[in-house]
Amino acid sequence: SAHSSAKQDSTVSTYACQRRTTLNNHNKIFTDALEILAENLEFCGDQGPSLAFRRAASVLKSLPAALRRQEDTQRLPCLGEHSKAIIEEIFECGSSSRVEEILNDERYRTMKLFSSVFGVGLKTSENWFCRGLRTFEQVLSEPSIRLNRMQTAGFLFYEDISKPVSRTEASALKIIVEEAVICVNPFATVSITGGFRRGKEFGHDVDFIIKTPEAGQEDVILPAVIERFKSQNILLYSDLQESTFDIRQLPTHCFDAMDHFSKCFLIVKLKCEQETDARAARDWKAVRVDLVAPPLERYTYALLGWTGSTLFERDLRRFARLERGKLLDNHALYDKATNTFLPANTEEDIFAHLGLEYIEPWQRNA
Ligand code: 8DG
Ligand code: MN
Ligand code: MN
Repeated sequence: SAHSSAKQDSTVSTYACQRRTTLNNHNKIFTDALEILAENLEFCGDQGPSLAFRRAASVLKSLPAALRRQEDTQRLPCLGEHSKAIIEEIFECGSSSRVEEILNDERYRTMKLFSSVFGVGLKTSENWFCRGLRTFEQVLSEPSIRLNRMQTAGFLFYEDISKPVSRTEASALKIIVEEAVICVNPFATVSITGGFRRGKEFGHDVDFIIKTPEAGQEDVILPAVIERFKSQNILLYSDLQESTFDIRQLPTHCFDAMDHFSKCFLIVKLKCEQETDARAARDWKAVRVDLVAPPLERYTYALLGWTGSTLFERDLRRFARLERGKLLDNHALYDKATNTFLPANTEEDIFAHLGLEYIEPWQRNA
């Protein structure tokens, strides 16, 4: 009824960490449109306006049912005039003319194409676009362009790594990673994190977090895993980032976007039953894998941070800071009022410290 839906709407929080957002999105027609607007603004360097559209889309993703009419948006937070106008046009015409325009826009299409390459960010994409380049062929035959190691791998394995990774493939990779980790430390454990932990069926990569039984054991694991993959002839690319984490620098070096844990960004060969391409005559597929190995006492914060979604993490931190006077990042939770770090053995502990109802990983698809 109108009454019950109004009552429900009025309780939607402006913070994604106070909403339960499963993968069952009842408003995909609207959220797809809003996310294209957001992406287009990111491609133009307008991060602020882009975030507004991302937040609007995220609110709609959390709703228990589809919007039925324009009035349903009235009590929802984070929906600005622009978002409401887009929704209205979709109600009236079935699609948004602005979105159609963006999808046909040369700049949008080129930025989307270039930034889909591993190692190619927005700055590089824009640079190539401004130099008149529109296709991979043009980029690769331009003599003045020097690709770095990551971009070279990105183009070399583009066909494979631009395809989504399935849950089945993620599980097969978990066994491979586990075997390598256990060779170094038989008591260490490996868990899938990122999108697959949130219940996604497909991902652009597979994210793993490694837990060691004792603090200080994490540093040797990733270099050894990489060596093992090399010796197995399954390593196609690796970028190992040694730990720059220093507990004594908390909280000063804390609370920036990236974390300081030992981690690596890999491309590995994953054996497949069927040949991916008969002409290529190979029985493997290149897959992107991220590994992170935090110190034991930082594990829970790192797990929470690497589970995502990006908007969920962003709002957890924003909520902690603005509503609770606490600083949260992948390393720690710090209480500014008492100048103390708050301990946590589980993710539930962190939510409890923040006075938040626990949100399960599969409800964090904000
Ligand atoms: P997808 O791969 O299915 O497309 O989605 P995802 O799993 O949610 O995205 P992701 O890009 O793999 O990132 C997973 C989470 O990891 C995300 O919340 C951001 C977080 N993350 C950190 N630190 C770092 C880092 O240093 N590098 C990267 N790439 N991700 C990080 O917390
Ligand atoms: Mn991922
Ligand atoms: Mn990742």
